[in-house]
Amino acid sequence: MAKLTDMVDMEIQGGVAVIAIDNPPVNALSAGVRTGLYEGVTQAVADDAVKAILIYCKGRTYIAGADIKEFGQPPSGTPLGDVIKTIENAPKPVISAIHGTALGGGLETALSCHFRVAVDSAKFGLPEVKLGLLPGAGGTQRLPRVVGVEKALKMMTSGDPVGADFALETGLIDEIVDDLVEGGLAFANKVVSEGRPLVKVRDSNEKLEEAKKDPELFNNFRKSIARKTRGFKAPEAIIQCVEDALTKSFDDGIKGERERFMGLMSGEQSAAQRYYFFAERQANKIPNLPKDLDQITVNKVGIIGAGTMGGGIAMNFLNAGIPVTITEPTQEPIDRGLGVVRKNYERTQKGGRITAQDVEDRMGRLSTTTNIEDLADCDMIIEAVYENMEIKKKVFAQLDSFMKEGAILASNTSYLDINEIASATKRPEWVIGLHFFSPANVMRLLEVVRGDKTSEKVLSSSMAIAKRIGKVAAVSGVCHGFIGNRMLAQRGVQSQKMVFEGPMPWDVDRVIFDFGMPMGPFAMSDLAGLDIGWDKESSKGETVRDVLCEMDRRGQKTGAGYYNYDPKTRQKSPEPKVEEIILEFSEKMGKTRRDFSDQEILERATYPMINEGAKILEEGISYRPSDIDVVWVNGYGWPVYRGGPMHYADSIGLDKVCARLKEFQEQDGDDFWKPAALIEKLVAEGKGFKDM
Ligand code: 3H9
Repeated sequence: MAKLTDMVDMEIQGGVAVIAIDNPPVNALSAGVRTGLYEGVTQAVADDAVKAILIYCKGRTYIAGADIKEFGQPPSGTPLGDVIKTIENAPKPVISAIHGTALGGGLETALSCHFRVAVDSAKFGLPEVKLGLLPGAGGTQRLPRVVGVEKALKMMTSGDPVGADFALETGLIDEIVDDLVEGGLAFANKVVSEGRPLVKVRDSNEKLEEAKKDPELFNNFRKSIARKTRGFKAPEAIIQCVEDALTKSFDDGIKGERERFMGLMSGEQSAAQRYYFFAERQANKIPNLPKDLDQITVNKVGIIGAGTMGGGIAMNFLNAGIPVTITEPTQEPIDRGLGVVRKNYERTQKGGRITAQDVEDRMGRLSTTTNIEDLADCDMIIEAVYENMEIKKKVFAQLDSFMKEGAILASNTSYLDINEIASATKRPEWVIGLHFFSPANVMRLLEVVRGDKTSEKVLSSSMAIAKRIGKVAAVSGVCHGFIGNRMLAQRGVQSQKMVFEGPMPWDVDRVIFDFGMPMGPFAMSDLAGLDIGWDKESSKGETVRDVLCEMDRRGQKTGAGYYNYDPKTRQKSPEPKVEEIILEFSEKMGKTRRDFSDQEILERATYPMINEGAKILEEGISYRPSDIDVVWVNGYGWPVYRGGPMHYADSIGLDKVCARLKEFQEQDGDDFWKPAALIEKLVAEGKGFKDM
């Protein structure tokens, strides 16, 4: 066996040069892999004894893409373009044998091979769009030539991988094999013995010609993804590259792809999305955990409460194959909750994402009881009852009396004090907060709230279970509203204040929406319901919210709140009466109204969040700034192309944010704006959050 680099070696087996890549954890295309591949193929081509070349990866996956850690570093090793050309132009058959995930530059490498085989669990994708990039090693030109234009557009603009069956059907692979290396070798020998012509994807134009027959293809495609890709630059760049594939030569198409790739790579969006990629992975890591800490195995989950939250939470576990028992004191809410869960599954089935059998399997894992003590042998309990401290404490005291030892006792509270909840038990070290976001079966974020006494074992097991059920978890300490809702509250305070000084709710909402959030604070209040925490009996019309609720404008559910909602389309439109009410309040408060620029609205809404984020870090509520960003991107729809509020602050320049906070402080005469000590400190040191 010849070692080509420390990541690649080659062995000749019966006339086939077998090139093996070994670059854990995901066989990324680091310099050593590229150089090794180039050397291996070059040597194999020059060796008369070699009839075919087989490329495969050791470990858990085929090449999962370019090495993202190398981006922005000075170039080293053989450029990927040279590797790809050398493979494609090899005069002997080159075959990739694929397992795990062939992603990004990995799939592009495979597409430069003349043939591809894969095991049936393999997945294939070009996920560069998720990093704010486009496939930059020929993917935009080769994939449409193989799977067809529309399918390629879908794969590249969503970034989602496809399975082996789809790959076989579309010609992305030539054969499914049982054993990676044996199957790959057998295929290579077959190609040689049959004298099969070498397939160069670059020369296959039939599927491009087919697409040319539909002149509306690109326009229709743009329309179909417009809502999902609003604000992102990479999807449009991908579409333009594919348009090039239809109208230009292959080489010119590659040139255009390169230019657009470099443009995106040096832009702010990709920088934010690459930052975010690592942020999400880091968020799952708890600092300073003992290495030998054993985990609690969760094989059975109990959920208290069959409401929207309880049912949604249950679905996460059922989907991951973990049995759940839901309890309520009476049968009626259980039946209602179960009906909702089933309906949700059936809707997913109608959408084609799961089968009827999947629905039954998942429902089959769900059991119910009206006797809470039936949950005694569960490994984890999640309490999802009404958001009230006294009720929660009662539930936890009761749990403490019958739950088996070693079970995780979790509360789904969205802002209450976990320490106080834990104090109702004699085992506070087993108590933790698991704040699921609504709808709990859809939203990816899980805020894991560590109480002062929560044990490391319970915390790390909760992070592991979060990963198992497909959630993105971030740890928060105990404070009112934890990371997300605590910061949201600050935005709320300023949004409410602003409307008495100049802009109307729809102005604020438009600016926040254009910034990339799914909706602004007033639309969000309408969605949540303006009457949360409002009481008809005691309401005295002291706030705009009171007045709106008194008028039965309680938000979307009543067809009106800050906005009017069309009963059919649910489209919102501003209501002149609301404007009148706000103007009256302004006057009563003695405010002089003035024009606000969009920039000022944006700063007034987002800078308090950044300031609060800094306080959250200062107090040790969050381990790292990037965890806060993970919360905001996954829990509140902060546009990932802006990285999250803390990354956003760094991208503006923390010194500029700090100076602006001080300006607002002076202008308002309000200590609300006083920059957090951490911000002052970082600025004084010439640093940003990224340097923490
Ligand atoms: C590209 O290819 C550009 C080309 O078109 C053009 C070039 C010219 N690089 O996610 P996990 C690390 S762009 C470096 O927890 P999983 C990751 O940080 C690239 N490191 O595992 C983590 O490290 P740590 C296109 C990477 O099993 C560890 O591996 N490709 C890379 O849940 C495990 O990761 C992609 O965008 C990388 N490319 O999921 C694929 N990938 O342990 C990105 C991972 O220190 N990767 N790491 O925290 C993924 O989607 C998932 O990692 C994968 C495995 C599905 C592969």
